[in-house]
Amino acid sequence: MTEAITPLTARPAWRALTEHHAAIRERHLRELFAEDPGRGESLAVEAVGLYLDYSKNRITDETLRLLLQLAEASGLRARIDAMFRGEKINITEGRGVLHVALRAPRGATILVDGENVVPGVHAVLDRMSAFVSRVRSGDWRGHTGKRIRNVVNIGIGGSDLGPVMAYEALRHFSDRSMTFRFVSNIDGTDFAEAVLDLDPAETLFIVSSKTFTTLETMTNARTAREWLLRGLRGDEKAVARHFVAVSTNAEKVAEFGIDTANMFEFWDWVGGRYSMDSAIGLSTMLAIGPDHFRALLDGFHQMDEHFRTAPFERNLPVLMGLLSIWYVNFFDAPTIAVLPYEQYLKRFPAYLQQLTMESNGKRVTLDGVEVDYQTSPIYWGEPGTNGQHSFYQLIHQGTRLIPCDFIAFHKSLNPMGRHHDLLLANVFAQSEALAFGRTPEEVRAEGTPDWLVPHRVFTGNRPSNTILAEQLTPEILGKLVALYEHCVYTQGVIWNINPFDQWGVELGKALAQRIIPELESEQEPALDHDGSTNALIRRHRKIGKRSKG
Ligand code: G6Q
Repeated sequence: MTEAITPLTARPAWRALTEHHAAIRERHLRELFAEDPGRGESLAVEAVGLYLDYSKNRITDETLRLLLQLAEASGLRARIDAMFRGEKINITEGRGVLHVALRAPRGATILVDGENVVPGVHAVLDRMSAFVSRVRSGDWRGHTGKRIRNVVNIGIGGSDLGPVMAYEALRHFSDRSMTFRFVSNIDGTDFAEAVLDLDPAETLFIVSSKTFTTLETMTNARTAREWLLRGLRGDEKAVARHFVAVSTNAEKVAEFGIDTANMFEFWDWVGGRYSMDSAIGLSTMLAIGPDHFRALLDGFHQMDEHFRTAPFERNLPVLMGLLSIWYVNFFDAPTIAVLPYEQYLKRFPAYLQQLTMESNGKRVTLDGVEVDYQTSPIYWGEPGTNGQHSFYQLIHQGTRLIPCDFIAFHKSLNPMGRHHDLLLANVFAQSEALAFGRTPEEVRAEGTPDWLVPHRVFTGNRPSNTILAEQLTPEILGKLVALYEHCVYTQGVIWNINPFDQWGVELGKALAQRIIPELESEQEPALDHDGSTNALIRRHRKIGKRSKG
């Protein structure tokens, strides 16, 4: 438990921010830039290869001073140290939170219950590397002697979103002679479509599940085994060559029929949504190879060290976390848009949705007291420039304030004529348009008739961050993911909530278990749900059974 501390909204730093907000909320970015044209450079930080321009935020030096004071008053420094020391900061599950140990260099020491976990992390990485090299070189073959050409990761949530995102993000570095697919949904269509054109003799399944009990993953894994055996004339021995597991639960892996020699382990101090750099990344390593995977881990580690050691005023995750608090809690902004101008990052917003919202979508403090302030905003987004031709309208001219994170790279992995400069011109233009808008006078001066002027005015004063890096590499991807991980932790510390549990997903799971037999039973079941749920179940029993024919 945490020591009794003053509730967040009663702290002097919070009150000072409330007053300060009232004083500056009408100030326009046009004025702020006019007063200090140098803020484009002074409100920017470069660290570990990422450049953050946060000058187009509705802040002054005083705002920053107060936000940093809030961070100090919230004990952020001590809480960061507690995480890195392996303290059981996930208090509702009694666990340490040590994704940072997954990327600690060989030789580092991080203790969990007195035991250094780093050698174990590297032992698994070494086993993964050896296995990956065998598969990629064709040494590890399928049951019939054919080379493995297809890899299907079966997992959901934290055991899917990271691998999918990383595969898409790092496709440029992947072995193009191999096919990678990801099955997560319990909807049979997901599996059916994933294997439609695959030859079982050339297909390796990775069953990725921390608990090895998740309904979706276990159902898909059983279906995969049936599909494989059907394709390989029912020879049970084939399973050992075509199935590997990633899990913390050796017993359940063995029970499922996967040899634990083919299991890659991780630990209960790795949260699902923080696990893409653990053995859950096996599909990523198969795609990009062990060296690139190590570069990814090194990127994570560099950002970890930056977060742990940099002063808060130059600390990228801390600054981004504090800015999000400024908008969510003082401007009442309900959402934050993440807009990568990089096609390979097309699944990055979806990945971040879990990282941010499953972590900080909480309504009670660490002490179990209901909060009287907002917690996680809704994170969403799409790659630019596509979003510009759809929802950006609302960001520019709608009634809501939507802070944006723009992410872009100076160099394209696929340089082609003018494409890249056009892409970058667009990202710079968007943040400029959002910040400065277009006044009625400017619109009128263009000869716009009076009645049309209001429609064409852009109020501006819409904040954004711009994150730039040289090129999207495995190392940079690690840094970007760690940036958001630690931004989420910064938010969680200030809101005094636990970012590392997810009890909110439990109720629906438990109720589904109750409904499954009610849908499957031959006899008409006695239903005692609410009137709506009873009617839905009856309707499905009637129509679903009929259409099964
Ligand atoms: C992530 C969550 C959740 C989890 C999935 C899959 O932080 O805990 O998304 O990753 O429910 O769980 P298993 O890996 O245990 O199958």
